Amino acid sequence: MITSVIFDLDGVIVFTDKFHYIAWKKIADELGIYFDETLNNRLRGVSRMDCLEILLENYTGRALSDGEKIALATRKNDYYRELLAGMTPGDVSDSVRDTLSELRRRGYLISIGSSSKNAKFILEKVKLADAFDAISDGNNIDNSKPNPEVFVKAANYLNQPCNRCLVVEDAEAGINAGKAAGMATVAIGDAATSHIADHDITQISDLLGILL
Ligand code: B16
Ligand code: MG
Repeated sequence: MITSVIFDLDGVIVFTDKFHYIAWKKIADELGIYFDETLNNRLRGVSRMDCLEILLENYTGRALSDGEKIALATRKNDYYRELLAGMTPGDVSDSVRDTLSELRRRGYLISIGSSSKNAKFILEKVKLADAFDAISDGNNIDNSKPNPEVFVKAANYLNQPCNRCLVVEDAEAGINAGKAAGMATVAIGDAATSHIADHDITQISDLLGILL
């Protein structure tokens, strides 16, 4: 029996991948690295430092020190946060808000399970911080998706066993993380095209037909 639903943030609740793209593209241009939207798809659900390593696969300059890599990732995050600062409650669809409310009305516990260290900032900007019973994000984990840590922590925060949790994800890395945690999985968006989850959905309200 499922008691809890753990939502990925970017690509499920909000759509900030365009902001990630703009910020990483600026860094890529500064370094003279080729970067396009297809490469950006590989960054879904992946931690900031792992994203940088993917970006640097096309870098042909001299080897960068750890300090230089951290400086690049920090600069990317500054660009990204400048874009996040303009977010408003209008950036969350009625369908997302209504689905979260209805799940709570049906008695489900709900949590965020995001790789992002900016998750709480984003939730505050769109006025959803109080819509969740727990938030597990990039600040409370050592290992990024596909490692299950972020979802296992979410289950712990909700005080629920993993096999009673269902993960909703847009990234293959996230679906694999949910499976590794022993949780049921629902794919939406990009991840739904791989058919690796227990259920594929096209819109978030489809969850209400799965979780009765
Ligand atoms: P930050 P999610 C992920 O969010 C994004 O999909 C991924 O592109 C990003 O690199 C990662 O968060 C880390 O984000 O730089 O803000 O810490 O999909 O797991 O909610
Ligand atoms: Mg995501």
